[in-house]
Amino acid sequence: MSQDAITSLLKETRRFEPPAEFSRRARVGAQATYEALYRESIEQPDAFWRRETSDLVFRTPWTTISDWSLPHAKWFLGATLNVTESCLDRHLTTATKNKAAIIWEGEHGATRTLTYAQLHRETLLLADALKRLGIEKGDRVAIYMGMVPEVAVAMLACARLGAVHTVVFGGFAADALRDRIHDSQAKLVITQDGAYRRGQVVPLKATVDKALAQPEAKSATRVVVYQHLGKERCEVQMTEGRDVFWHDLLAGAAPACEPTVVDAEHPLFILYTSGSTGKPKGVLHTTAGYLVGAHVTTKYVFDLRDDDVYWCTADVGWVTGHSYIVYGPLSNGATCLMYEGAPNFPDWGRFWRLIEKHGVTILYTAPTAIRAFMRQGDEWPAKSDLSSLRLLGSVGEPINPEAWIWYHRTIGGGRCPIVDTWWQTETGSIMMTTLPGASFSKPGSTGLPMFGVVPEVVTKDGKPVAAGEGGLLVLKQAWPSMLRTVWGDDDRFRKQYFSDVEGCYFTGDGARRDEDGYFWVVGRIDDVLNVAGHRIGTAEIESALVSHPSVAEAAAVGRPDDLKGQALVVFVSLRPGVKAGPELQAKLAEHVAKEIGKFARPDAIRFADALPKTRSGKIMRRLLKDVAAGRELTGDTSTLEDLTVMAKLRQQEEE
Ligand code: 6R9
Repeated sequence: MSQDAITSLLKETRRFEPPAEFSRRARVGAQATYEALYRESIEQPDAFWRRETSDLVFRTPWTTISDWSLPHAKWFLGATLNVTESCLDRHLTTATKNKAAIIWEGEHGATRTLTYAQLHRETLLLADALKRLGIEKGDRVAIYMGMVPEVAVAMLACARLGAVHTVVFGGFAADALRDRIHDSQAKLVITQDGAYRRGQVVPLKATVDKALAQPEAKSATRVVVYQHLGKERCEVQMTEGRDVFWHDLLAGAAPACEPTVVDAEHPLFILYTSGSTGKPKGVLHTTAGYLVGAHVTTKYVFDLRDDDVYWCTADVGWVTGHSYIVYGPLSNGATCLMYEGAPNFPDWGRFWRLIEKHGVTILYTAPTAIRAFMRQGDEWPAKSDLSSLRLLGSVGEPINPEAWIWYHRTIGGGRCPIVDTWWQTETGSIMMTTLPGASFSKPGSTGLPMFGVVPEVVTKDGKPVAAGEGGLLVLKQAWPSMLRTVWGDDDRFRKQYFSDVEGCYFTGDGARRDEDGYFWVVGRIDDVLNVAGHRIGTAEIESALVSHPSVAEAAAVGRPDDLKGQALVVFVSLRPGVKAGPELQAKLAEHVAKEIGKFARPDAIRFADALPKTRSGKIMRRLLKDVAAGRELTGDTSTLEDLTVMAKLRQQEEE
């Protein structure tokens, strides 16, 4: 967020009460009801979670609600289940059977609808087929797809077998995919020929081929290819004995695949996310706790009703897509819109036409998208009828009050509450928000804790700070959908989340809590950037850069950006004899895009003779941040080893 935006956030005092009409019909229609439920969730968790999960399918009920032997949490001990029974089978005995589960629209305008009965059938077919390919309980399966209903089918089919899916966002490059396959030791990859993005074909299968050509990815011996675009639009190379088309595979399968019943703590999926070191972390979520978290939050935060058409615009490759496109909505029997392409294709009216056409009632999107739309002007949304909307949501980064107000007025017509939901890949489900019919909202504040969540703002030594003061955001108690470990690296799990503040989970975010108990999240305070809602580790960018033969050293920092929240600026020092210049800048940007993915392409690359360092040799990113933002140097420079380095960087800027 830009400095201006942060300042406006700190000064924000406006309040928006839930509209009376909304509250009257809401699941939780008063602040006192929220408070009573919240209190119960903390004081009598067993009673609370038993009631709130009574619509989920457990084969055997739990005997012990939870066990937190720091840092490892276990929930719903003794329970057995298969999540697909809650997401699919249970709906087949009710009217939901023939209700649309997924309404899909392709970038080119094609549409498809899958009812719950059809989604169930497709999932069972694929599960049966995967079983025949040798996929068993506990095996890892990588999913590298775009936004098509089959990505949900693939996830659910894995879950049906007790296999652990790891979805890799389709924007990641071959090397990033290879690393994730290697780390998870995935046996099989499910992909599609290609996907549309801004009118272009993204060749997903070709990227899988590149990843699997490298020895590090040798665990993956089979590839299933869903043909989405077809031969004319996207030719694929099939490797004999390794690759098989989805439709050929399903031709020999039966739509009858008994669910593999697993323990509550059986792994459900691994999702990689950026941390403060170079290697992405495989965040592990387990079965019962994750399902419960996604289910209960979806129901309450989006105040789901049977006739809602719910649209979460995230990609399934991120956690928001996992929890709020797949597991949360499906376990609630909701109708979800899924859109394949870019928000501005073929023009900036696309989102608003989608809402009108499909009668979307709930929209859940990201501040970066809201700001981009806001910049294009009110004439785009004005062309569509948005009166079907009744609730708006925001996720991924702090929303600046200006964007909040625009969203509220221009998109929500002043009548829709906004839920600003704070959570993380690690938390699995929404941790803080206001409930839309119960609590007033304040633009820029993420509101109050969700059920079972105990957040606090503390100093480095774990002492609570006074209301209004900034500090570290921690969660003091385990919650059901908490990550259980970092896949294959429990040490990293302990260090990353439990070593900064004793006895609690440290989120990596800075925040404050105001007099009303409302939380205001300011952003990451570790070496993680949030660029257009994408979480990017500075160390990942740096290691990609130094892998280029021209680069000696690199430092990546964020610069406040009105549109993206943060822009990615990198400083590089070159190897002796290498010539700096625009050509090399372009090459290095391309290199990062190739190593990680296009979304990680730096916004600016600056050359430096040397990077500012402490006497112990640590790069002083704090100073580089100031340089990147064009600010006067703030804070202490006394530990800087060579002051002339900074003088040179500043001078370069003035040139
Ligand atoms: C769900 C998701 C997590 C980080 C988190 C924080 C930022 C997410 C936010 C928010 C302020 C919100 N964040 N939601 N900051 N207000 N409503 O985004 O997961 O990709 O793991 O990112 O995103 O900094 O720590 P993930």
